[in-house]
Amino acid sequence: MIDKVKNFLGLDIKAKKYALSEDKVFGKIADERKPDKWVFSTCGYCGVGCGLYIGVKDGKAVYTKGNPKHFVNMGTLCPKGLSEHQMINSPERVTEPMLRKEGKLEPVSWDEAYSKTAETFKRIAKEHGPKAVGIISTGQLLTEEFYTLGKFVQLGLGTNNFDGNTTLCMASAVAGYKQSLGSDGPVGSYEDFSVADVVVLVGANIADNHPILMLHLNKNPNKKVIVVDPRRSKTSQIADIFVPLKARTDLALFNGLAYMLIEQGWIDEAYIKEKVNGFSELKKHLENYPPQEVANITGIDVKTLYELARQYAANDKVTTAWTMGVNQSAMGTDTVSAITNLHLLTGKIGKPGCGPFSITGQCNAMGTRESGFTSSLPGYRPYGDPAVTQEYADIVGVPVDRVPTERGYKYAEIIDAIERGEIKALWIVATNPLVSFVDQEKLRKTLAKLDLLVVQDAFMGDTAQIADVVFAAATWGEKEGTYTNSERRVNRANKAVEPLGNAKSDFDIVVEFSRYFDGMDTLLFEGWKTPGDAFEEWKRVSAGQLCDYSGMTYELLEEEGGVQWPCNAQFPKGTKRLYTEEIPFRTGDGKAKLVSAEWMPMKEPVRAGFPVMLNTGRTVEQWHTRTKTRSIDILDQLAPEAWVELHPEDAKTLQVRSGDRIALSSPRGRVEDVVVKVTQTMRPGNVFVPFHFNTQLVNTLTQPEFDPISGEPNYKQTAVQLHSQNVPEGIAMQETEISGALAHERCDKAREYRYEKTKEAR
Ligand SMILES: Nc1nc2c(c(=O)[nH]1)N[C@H]1C(S)=C(S)[C@@H](COP(=O)(O)OP(=O)(O)OC[C@H]3O[C@@H](n4cnc5c(=O)[nH]c(N)nc54)[C@H](O)[C@@H]3O)O[C@H]1N2
Ligand SMILES: Nc1nc2c(c(=O)[nH]1)N[C@H]1C(S)=C(S)[C@@H](COP(=O)(O)OP(=O)(O)OC[C@H]3O[C@@H](n4cnc5c(=O)[nH]c(N)nc54)[C@H](O)[C@@H]3O)O[C@H]1N2
Ligand code: SF4
Ligand SMILES: [Mo]
Repeated sequence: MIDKVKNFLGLDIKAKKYALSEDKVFGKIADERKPDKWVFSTCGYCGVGCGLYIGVKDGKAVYTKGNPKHFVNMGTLCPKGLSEHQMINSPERVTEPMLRKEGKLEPVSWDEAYSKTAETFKRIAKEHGPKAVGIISTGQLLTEEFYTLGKFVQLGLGTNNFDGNTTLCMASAVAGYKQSLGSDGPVGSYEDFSVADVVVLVGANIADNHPILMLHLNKNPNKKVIVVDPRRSKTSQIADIFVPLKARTDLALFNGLAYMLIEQGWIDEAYIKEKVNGFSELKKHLENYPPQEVANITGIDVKTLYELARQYAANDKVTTAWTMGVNQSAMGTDTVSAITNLHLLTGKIGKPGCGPFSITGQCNAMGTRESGFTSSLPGYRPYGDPAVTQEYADIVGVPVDRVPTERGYKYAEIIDAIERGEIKALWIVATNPLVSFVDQEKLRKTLAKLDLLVVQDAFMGDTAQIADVVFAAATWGEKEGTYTNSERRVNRANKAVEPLGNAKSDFDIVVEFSRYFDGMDTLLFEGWKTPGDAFEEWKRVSAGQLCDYSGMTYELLEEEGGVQWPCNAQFPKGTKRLYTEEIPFRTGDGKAKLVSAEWMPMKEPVRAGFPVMLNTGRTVEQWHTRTKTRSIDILDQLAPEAWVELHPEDAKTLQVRSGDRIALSSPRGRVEDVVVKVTQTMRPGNVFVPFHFNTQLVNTLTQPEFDPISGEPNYKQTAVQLHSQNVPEGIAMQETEISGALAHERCDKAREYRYEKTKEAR
């Protein structure tokens, strides 16, 4: 390990100067607290992918320090990264496998946990077919682990009802990229934030959620920042132009900007002719989006709209980055395509500072997208093409009839199939739906119908508590492999300490579990001992694909501080950008597609009874369902419970002040005791509540509306009512959110269109 530090930081650890150099790198640490070793690794929280060192003393992780030589973070870390080592020894860790016996979860041996689960999976497969077993996984495993899990589930268990929390998160970006560019894969690099003339951030609150990206923006001396968000987020504070559009009107906004670009001749005709299909269809389609109409829908005046469109034309380098304000919408996929349209129309893609940039959420949402087995076969291979299916089978040496030919149910469809009694057993890996999924009351009732619920988790979270079997997983710092960040940079995460108690890495769990299924271990994992064995297979599987890893080695990843795919003989040190002259679009004819997509109003709009629009999201101190952050004192004390951001006018109507508590209700349930924060961040009639807290479980309220193509939930808008002590009946309906003159008329047409699209996508 010490040698690795030496390589990467250029330190000579044998020289007497070493102590000095170490201080310089890691800061001054008193001798008695000085770690025995520093282990090179990568942060396991968000998709920024910061490089760090884990300090280990007496076999325990005692520090996390930013890696000063890592391009992504240059020595810095956000509060979660800085305290990450504390998460490992949380009292809430699961340290033994467990089985429910007479209603109570009891520690058991691994053999007993595996046997009981395997017996039940086999019985169910025999009685109801293999697809009666469903799996919901995560973007938080290492790529090696995720590839191993997917291979076992699809080729071993033989069920394609396999999806993950990535469908709650990145699915719309994936589907939008596929629809427009022919393949998934973020097109740019963080460097684009530093060199762009204009950076447009759409529904992306990077100041809270990807804080270290701010570093790259701050390096940019000439930048202009445009923030598009209905809420005055922390990120909006750095905006040169803030665009407080009405909730979920982004698709109309980007269609409107495309209209103006074409109308004004602000487009790159040569680029369109050479590289893009669908121009005349789009032009016709956009007749529905004249500026005044778009102003009516979005609430942004025509002058500002023209100014925004002009920014795309007048500057050479424009990057549009987005996160959940775009993806988590019933029209998320099409909004991604509408953003991409602007870049295709102006030829601003595949060049420094240019491109439609999807910022990823979880540390390895990208790795799961690449290694697949959910929305595509591994290596972004499509389902159902016999030659492609055969190719994959040949590479890994399995009979071709074991490779799935179509995608199974998406996340929400798995839940519905459980409700119908079609799926009888569910294996949940590294996700905690009983906080994070929509419509919690329905979910809890549905999960109770299962014959068997297996939860593989590192912590005793809300879902683990209702499991029949718990597989005790090791977590970040206790296992090794790779994570891919938002800019396609594959980073190395190393093991610093042994797993707590009897916990095992997800890799070991899957490989060991496969031994309970007659011959599956030898068919799928012959000779696999470490994640490195999965990595070697993955390199062969990805070779020649867009996400080509074939030129990577673990050593190279550490030396370079991560490598961006494709990395192969042509690009031995990786690739900064996709869709340059050397990398054509992944469509049949190598041309990208301008997508004509229709905006439509919400299925459940604000209305009498539920006149307030609820927006949900995150805060910098907490991570999702808080299993990892709740026991870290500094983080938890900074944000110990949920709050509701409320405009002063609404506070007045409810007769409340900051610090009072109110309840929120929707047709699905009620959440009590949420602390009021009166603030101008919200438009009147709109509120924001973070979703992290099981004590004020906001997903009790959220609506089960999904993007028909990606299956992503519409988490960002739910019509609710607010109830205070003095005004228990809540707020009266003020204005209709749907004010576009054509909106109502367009609604039916749009529904019809999207229905056709959904059929196509299946
Ligand atoms: N501290 C912390 N960081 C995290 C996470 C965490 O839990 N905690 N999670 C990680 C993960 S998995 C993800 S996916 C990312 C998410 O990162 P973000 O997407 O930045 O996070 P959110 O807070 O969910 O939502 C972002 C913004 O979308 C806005 N928004 C809501 N509705 C609309 C709309 O209709 N249009 C537009 N344009 N904007 C809208 C919200 O007001 C909010 O400011 O964060 C990652 N980073
Ligand atoms: N209302 C609302 N809901 C949302 C969102 C929103 O913006 N609004 N955002 C959605 C998004 S983008 C996301 S990504 C989801 C996130 O939702 P979840 O995936 O449910 O959130 P996490 O808390 O990250 O869950 C990860 C689980 O993995 C466990 N774990 C940690 N490390 C390991 C490990 O190494 N191995 C194993 N086996 N387990 C481990 C953790 O203890 C935890 O239980 O939430 C979604 N839900
Ligand atoms: S920005 Fe993301 S990757 Fe970097 S330290 Fe914070 S949570 Fe970790
Ligand atoms: Mo996410």
